[in-house]
Amino acid sequence: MPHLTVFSTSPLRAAALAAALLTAGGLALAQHTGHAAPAVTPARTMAAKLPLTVLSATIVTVPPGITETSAHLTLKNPGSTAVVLTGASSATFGHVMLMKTTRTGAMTGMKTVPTLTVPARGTLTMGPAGDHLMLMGLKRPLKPGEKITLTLKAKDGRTLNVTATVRKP
Ligand SMILES: [Cu+2]
Repeated sequence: MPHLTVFSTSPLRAAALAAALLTAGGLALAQHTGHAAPAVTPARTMAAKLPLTVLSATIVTVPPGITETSAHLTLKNPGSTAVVLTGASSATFGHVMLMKTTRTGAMTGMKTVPTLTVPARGTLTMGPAGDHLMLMGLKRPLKPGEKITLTLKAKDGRTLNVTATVRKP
């Protein structure tokens, strides 16, 4: 019990100690990096990550036998350069297409587009009414609540893995 009392009455001291340990760890890591031989940069084996924030990402379930659905996601670009998406992929689907919903008079349709752009310091909303990701060739039934990884690809070669949650329509 005396130990518990000591900790509960000195949270500031505990926080200071934790900060000191973190700093020491950071310095040790920096020194280690400094002494390392010229390293192979991760960029040589992995595409650089797109600087986008995913605000929400969902995939709608479909009835048995239907193998097409769409992903709805909102992407925010905090950077000063527009991000031009050229495609996407997922292990759960045969292929993914970038699409736009179009309206001609009273007729609503969809068409594939080569790119979708997340404006500089702006947002791209992919939803049921406009731009969206069309997921084709579903390989297995989707369960509400499960997480599916989508990989977005940009014109400059960078990619971003997005975790989408499966939901009912
Ligand atoms: Cu579509």
